[in-house]
Amino acid sequence: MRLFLALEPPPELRARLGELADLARTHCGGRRVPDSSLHLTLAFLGEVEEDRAEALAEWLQGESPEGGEWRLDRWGTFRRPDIVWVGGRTPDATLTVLHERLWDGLEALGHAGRPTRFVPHVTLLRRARRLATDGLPPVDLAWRWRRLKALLRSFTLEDGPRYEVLARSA
Ligand code: 2AM
Repeated sequence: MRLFLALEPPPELRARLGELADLARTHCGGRRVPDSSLHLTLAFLGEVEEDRAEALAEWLQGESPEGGEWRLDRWGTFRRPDIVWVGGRTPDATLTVLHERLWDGLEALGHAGRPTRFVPHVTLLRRARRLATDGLPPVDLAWRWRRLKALLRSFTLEDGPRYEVLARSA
């Protein structure tokens, strides 16, 4: 199964991000990520065998991460795979530490794939037809996160990816 670790936005922020996704959709076209799927990917694992997924879930449940506050104050795009996102203007030290700590744990469990670069972002649109965010209003949101890390399984439906939570941190 295809797995990744993510932070899940609290309900109010999820709704605000959904409003931004609607705005972005009118400017850029493409496929809007449903509110229920909005997240910040911390570590993408790819295909993982079922028994290793169980070990991952156990490990995550034993994690008690410190929280932080992430400021989302910029729009961004990635050409491949044509996504529009919101994220931070400056690298967030706490998220960087969390990312590194998670990968230390994942590598100790035998998982490979630690990326050389981590650009925290929340994807709002996929398959955007126009990869430019000029004309969109300024963004300034705060994401206060605590113990919201989740292990998610990704699967594909006709209208795009969907996610299922397998475990959450303690
Ligand atoms: P995204 O955050 O830019 O949307 C589940 O598929 C999540 O993992 C998505 O949120 C996606 O990125 C991220 N993801 C998918 N494929 C990936 C890959 N090959 N490398 C890194 N992250 C990936």
